[in-house]
Amino acid sequence: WRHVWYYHNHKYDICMNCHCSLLQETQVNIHVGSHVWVEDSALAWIDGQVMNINGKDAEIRTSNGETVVENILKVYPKDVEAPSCGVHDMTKLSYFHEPAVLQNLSTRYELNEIYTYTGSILIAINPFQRLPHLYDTHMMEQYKGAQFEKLNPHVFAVADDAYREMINEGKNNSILVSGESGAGKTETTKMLMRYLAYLGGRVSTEGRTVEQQVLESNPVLEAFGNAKTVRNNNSSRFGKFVEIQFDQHGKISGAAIRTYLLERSRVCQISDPERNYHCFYLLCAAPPQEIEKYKLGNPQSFRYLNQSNCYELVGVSDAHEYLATRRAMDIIGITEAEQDSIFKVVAAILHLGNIEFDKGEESDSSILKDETSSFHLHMTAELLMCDPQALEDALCKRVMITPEEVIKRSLDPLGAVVSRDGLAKAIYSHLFDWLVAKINMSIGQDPNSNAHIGVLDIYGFESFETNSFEQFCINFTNEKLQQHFNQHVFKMEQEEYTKEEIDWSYIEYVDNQDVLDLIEKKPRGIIALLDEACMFPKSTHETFCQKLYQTFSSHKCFVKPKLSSTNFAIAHFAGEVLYQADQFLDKNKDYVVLEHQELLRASKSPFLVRLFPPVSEESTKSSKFSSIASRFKTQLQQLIETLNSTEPHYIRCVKPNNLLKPGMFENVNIMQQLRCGGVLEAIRICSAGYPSRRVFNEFLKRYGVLAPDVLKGNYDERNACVVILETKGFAGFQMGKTKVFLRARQLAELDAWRTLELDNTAKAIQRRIRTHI
Ligand code: AOV
Ligand code: MG
Repeated sequence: WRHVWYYHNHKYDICMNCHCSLLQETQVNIHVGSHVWVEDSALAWIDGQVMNINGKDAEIRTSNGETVVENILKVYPKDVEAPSCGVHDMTKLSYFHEPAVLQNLSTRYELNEIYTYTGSILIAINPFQRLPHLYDTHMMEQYKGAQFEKLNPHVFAVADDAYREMINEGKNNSILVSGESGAGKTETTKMLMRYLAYLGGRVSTEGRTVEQQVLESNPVLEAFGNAKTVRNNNSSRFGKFVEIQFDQHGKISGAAIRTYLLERSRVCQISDPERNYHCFYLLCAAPPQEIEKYKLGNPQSFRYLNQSNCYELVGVSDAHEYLATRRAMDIIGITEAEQDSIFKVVAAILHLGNIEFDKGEESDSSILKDETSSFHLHMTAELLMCDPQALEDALCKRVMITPEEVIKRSLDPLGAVVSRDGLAKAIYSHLFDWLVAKINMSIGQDPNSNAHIGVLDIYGFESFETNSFEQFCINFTNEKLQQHFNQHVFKMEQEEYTKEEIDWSYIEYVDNQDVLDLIEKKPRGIIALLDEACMFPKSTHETFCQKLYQTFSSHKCFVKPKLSSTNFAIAHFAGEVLYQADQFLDKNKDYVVLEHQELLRASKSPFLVRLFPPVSEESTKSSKFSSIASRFKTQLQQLIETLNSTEPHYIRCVKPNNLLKPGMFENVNIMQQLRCGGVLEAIRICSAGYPSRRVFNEFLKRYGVLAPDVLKGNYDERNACVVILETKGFAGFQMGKTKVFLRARQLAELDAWRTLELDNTAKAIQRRIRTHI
């Protein structure tokens, strides 16, 4: 089959590609009087009626009263009889083209129907308002065991499907939630987890159940790993894969939470109008006795918080959230003492950030700036339970080990600030890792688990005004997942058809292997070059960039900006992103400075000492560098392997507007997300192809009841399947070499027949028994 690799530097290229390939399918006669869709720069598509046709040009009167002329090949027929409430599944649309898809989503969104299927993929459009009825217990009851297509599309239906697949086939399943920042991935994940807890929960009297602990892990992780960004007031700054384990009775028996790359820089550096991690604000809003204990107060007095003017979130009470987080910690099994230690560390970081430095008497040395700095130094030391002088030394001095001797060198004020921020980031990231480990330990893993369902909620594609190492890693993740999606939906489908020798006209799709090669290929990908730069003491971000420019001068996905020697751009599947390389080297280096390590290990707080377990001799000697990007790459590879061993389900979240407001459906914006996420292509495959397939004997085992005579007859398996299908009036299915391939919805119809048949048999038996008595 044909394999087309598209290279694109422009979003427009992709849309033209989709556009053109869609066009071929929908060539319908357009004549004067036809109701049609035409492209519109503001609305993406606008409807209208053809008034006149001149050769290739159609004159159209649009619904907003304007007259436009457009090439007839770029005009699409409008289904005037489309149901006023839209259709549940895009594959049921009568015309299948972009404007119809968009229209369907928009119609449904207006009715607060935020979910729509595309075959088995669920599209979820963020409502930006609470829709409580949509997620209540009554709703959960309805979806339990219900046929996938019977009820309205819903996250619960996807979770139910995964659960039943796991129970019936004993297979591990995964649910992958994707979408750009603020599209609703985390909220969707929480709904999925709630529903799985509902299905797999036990009636318990002991109070703390595994499923409760699993659910309560969310607010705790969010308090420490989420923050307000310009894209999302509750943006996840880490990735998360939760594996919920079930026993042979289908009850939740354990869970494992894996997290990916927390954004560390946020602890010390935020830009207006974003916020630091929620936990800092929560603690500042704690009850008075705690504020007193930690010498806290107004968040505006802390350097790590007051770099931005945003302190409060609309509709969120930090005081309330503080207590809620504490309660969640109780349920998870984090003891009162541990909670105290945790918040002490959080408070210590705030005080640490307020320590400032001035030039010391010796050249290139630094001293505490003033009384205030001295106060905060003492507070930090008290909270970290370490010696204030040792803390000051750790911040202002650096030990140099030369072959001849060990020298203590002073740092200038700038160096001391870098050291201070490094310490804050190290402590915070270790605290976060500890929390994750603690949650995992408390919930417990079930070594005898029957099967599991994994739920993936990872940071969405990001493109800000300035994009640094974090965005690079985040977007790399999204490329990886996009490839998984592509491979699953497109490649696997097509390969399966080819293998089974099914007649099928192959379609082209956008593949992103190129971008992935650019980023991760060894030995000449961006990550490899970054690591190389980090290992050479003389490299700077300029030399790193020069190396990139040289190496990738002709790479289709790499762009060198004309007027810069420290930036580079990557053409990602979701658009081009310009990265500022100036902090890449620093941010890629992962080590805790030896002085900091020693300081913290000498702390009288056993909690803190546990956060920093002793490092091996080896790594202390030569401040051996470990690359964050490379480790992340390995983690991602492992994640993909895990996902490959499961039966995947996809949920594509869509952000309807950038103002985070309800009721605003921005066509152009949404179209772009559907195109980039491969949703349009997937719709095409699903509706054109054969989404359901069964091996012959499995098919007979399940649907043999529909024609019992066939089983007794002299048919081979393949023909038996054909006869059964034809007896029930099915058409359009295909027979492969080993499997029956069914069109969308045919399996559901078969199941309905089967249920009917079984019911009748049961009734007949009952009748017989009754007459017998
Ligand atoms: P994200 O996880 O996809 O972004 P969230 O799940 O945090 O996005 O959603 C952003 C906000 O949208 C939430 O805080 C809610 O206010 C609202 N929202 C999303 N889904 C729903 C829903 N089903 N019902 C009501 N409100 C919803 V990021 O973590 O930034 O990529 O890194
Ligand atoms: Mg999130």
